[in-house]
Amino acid sequence: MPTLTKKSSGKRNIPIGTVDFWETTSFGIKGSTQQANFKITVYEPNTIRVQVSQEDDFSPNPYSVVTEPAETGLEIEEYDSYLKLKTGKIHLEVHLYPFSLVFKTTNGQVINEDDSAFAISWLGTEVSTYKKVQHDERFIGLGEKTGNLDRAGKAYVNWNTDYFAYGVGDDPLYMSIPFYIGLHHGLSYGIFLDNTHKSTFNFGASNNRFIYYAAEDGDMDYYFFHDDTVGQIIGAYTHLTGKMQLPPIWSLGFQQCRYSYYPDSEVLSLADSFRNKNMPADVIYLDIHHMEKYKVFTFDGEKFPDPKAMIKSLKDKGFKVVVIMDPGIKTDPGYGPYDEGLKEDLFVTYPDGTVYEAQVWPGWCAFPDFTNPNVREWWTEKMEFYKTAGVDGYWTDMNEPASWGQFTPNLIDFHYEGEEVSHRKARNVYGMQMARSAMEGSLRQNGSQRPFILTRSGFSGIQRYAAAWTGDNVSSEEHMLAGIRLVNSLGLSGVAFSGYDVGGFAGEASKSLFARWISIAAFAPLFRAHSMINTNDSEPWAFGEEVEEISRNYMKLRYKLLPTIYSAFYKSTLDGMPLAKSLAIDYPFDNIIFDTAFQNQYLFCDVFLIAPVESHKEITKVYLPEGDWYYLFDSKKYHGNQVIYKDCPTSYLPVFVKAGAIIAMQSDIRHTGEQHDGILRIHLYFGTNESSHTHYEDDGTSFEYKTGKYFKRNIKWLGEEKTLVFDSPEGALQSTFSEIKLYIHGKYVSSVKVNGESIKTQEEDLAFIERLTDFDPLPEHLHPYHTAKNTCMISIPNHRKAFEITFD
Ligand code: NBV
Repeated sequence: MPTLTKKSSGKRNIPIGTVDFWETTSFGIKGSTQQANFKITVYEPNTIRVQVSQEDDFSPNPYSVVTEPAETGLEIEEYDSYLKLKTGKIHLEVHLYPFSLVFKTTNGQVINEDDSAFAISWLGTEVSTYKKVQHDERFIGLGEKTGNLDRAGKAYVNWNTDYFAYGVGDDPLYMSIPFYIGLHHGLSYGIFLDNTHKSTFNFGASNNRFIYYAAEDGDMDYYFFHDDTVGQIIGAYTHLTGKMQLPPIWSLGFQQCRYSYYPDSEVLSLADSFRNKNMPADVIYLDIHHMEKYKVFTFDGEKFPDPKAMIKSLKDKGFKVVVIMDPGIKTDPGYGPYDEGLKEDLFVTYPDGTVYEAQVWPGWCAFPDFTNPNVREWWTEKMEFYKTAGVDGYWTDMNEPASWGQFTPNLIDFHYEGEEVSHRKARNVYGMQMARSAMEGSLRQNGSQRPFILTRSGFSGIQRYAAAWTGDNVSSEEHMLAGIRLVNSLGLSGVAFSGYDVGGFAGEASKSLFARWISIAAFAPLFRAHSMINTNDSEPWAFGEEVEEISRNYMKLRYKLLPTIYSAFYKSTLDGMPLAKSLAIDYPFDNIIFDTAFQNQYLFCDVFLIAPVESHKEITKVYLPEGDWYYLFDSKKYHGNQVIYKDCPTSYLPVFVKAGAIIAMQSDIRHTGEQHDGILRIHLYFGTNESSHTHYEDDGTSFEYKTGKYFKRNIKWLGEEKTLVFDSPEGALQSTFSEIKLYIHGKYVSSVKVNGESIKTQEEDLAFIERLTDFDPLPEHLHPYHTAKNTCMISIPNHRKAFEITFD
């Protein structure tokens, strides 16, 4: 490659310029201009990487991408002033004089193109890519970002930040995922900027010429995705950066947290309260007060004199215990982790080799350098401390990393897998590497059990290691709705498993706010309540009897739905699709879903349409997209493509079910370790379309499913033929359900045949969810459970063979 001549002094913008050399490589092309070297690599027909650097060698991020380029049958055509790279999905024109890229469909429609004057440019070390804005283009995703679903007209910064009680429009927050999806003219594409420095995404803020993304330093290194649907683009992104691992089933149950429950007697009585009040729950968290002087890998001997016995007793009651781990290690000579860290050079240092210290909970702290594989390994070893006590899951907090003053000096050194870089390059991946270490530690200490890690900070690829929560939210109606959008946006960005603190972390939730929040969160991937020190009690029974009853009902509904939810988690490990799906995934070109009145709506497990609404509203507008929809509580059918008004007293969250949905439910259980009654309730919502559901079961906690110990069955609904086909199951396990009860909603059925033979049907009260609450503000005769009736219910053994059920 020729030597590069000019670098930007930073005074003015310098674009990449004309190409003076190029050649083919195994998976694409590489070449140079006077300003930079470039390389374009096809990873998949729908995924192309663009790398540009002012250095002689590229310096890729070692943390996010887990796949290699694949053989795709790429064709390269050469024209006078440009090259055309053709895959089965994308035709990329590489214009040479000057360098600029135009991504087209295979039939020549422009998907995305550089602003050819600036294309890729430098201002000092800052490198940017400028793109033309297409007519009516929308931008969605970008991970944990506040604001509207459509990000057009706004700009965002990626710089992991501890932000207590952030405002609903504030930026940046704890986690950075520089991946967004663009939508226009019925086309969708994705762009992932794979650079860990502080970066900016400007979707048309303060200008009408372009959108751009920029990194403070390093290479311009991005992946371009294009496919037929938004779902396929998320699939391509998660193929590149990895999918969520199947979590333990207990982490899908209700989780109770507080800063902090102590002493041990309080934790135990909390557990008893859940059981005595008949409110299902699986997890109790130990926040920072479990430690002695906030020192990680310790228990406070006074508050928790016998942690092992306490945890054993919680386990006997069916609870799992998750402990918090903060990265800061107290600089306290004699404290093992500090002494070892010093001795073995495990801490982040200044360039002169002295240990970097900052203040956090324990006082002055040193910070393990999680970008160093040896440090991660050491941390996994330290976690033996928790294993011995019987801890089941880990919560990595403050891992931005946070410290008092909230302004880490940029000169400090990080290992970064041997590259040796400053804080500018390492900060955004620090939290993710801590979560990774926690995950590896959980495996090292308890290899037969699936890890559950909950993290606050992260970067692209974090989904491989941990679930995420949206940090220190506030008890307000607007925060509740903002949290839903954050979770939906994380889902658009590869993080399928996330949630928010139910009730709000900071501040005091009103009764109605808590009731609404917990109802919505029953349909969130992560279902966790949490609140701040020195706030009122915030357990689901702390807001009076009415809220207790509403909470109980939605918590129970969550547990009854676990067969559907667990199957959806399993599916997500394969296709990367979020559990909470913004409507922009399935209906990206329906303008109404972007209306601020409807932008919080989402699909849960593909079948439930959740319309979140403030708690003080008694009636709300709901947008039903195309298709037919049934109201959950009475199975009343509505046509889609319309806005409807719906009553929404606090006990009835507007939830609709998609026509054709197949929903699997089980009996009441108090926690996921408890046996259900053996009957799988399959609810079919009549539709004339075809649909399918894969029912998945395994032991819920181990890795044995990887060697075939699971039960998996596809169930197909053939709407035209009015036939439900149960394929023969796959896997070495028997189902835990010996019987199937089938409920049909939305259609009067006069006869039913199983494998061609008539079978007697029964009429049953729908009772999809128990009577909601005695405090229900609806007049008695309007209660949905009075009007809801099934047209049919049959009960048959859960055969291992395939069978078909046909209706008339
Ligand atoms: O460990 C205390 C809290 C924790 O409860 C919260 O969930 C984290 O987001 N932590 C932050 C530290 C500081 C809170 C003000």
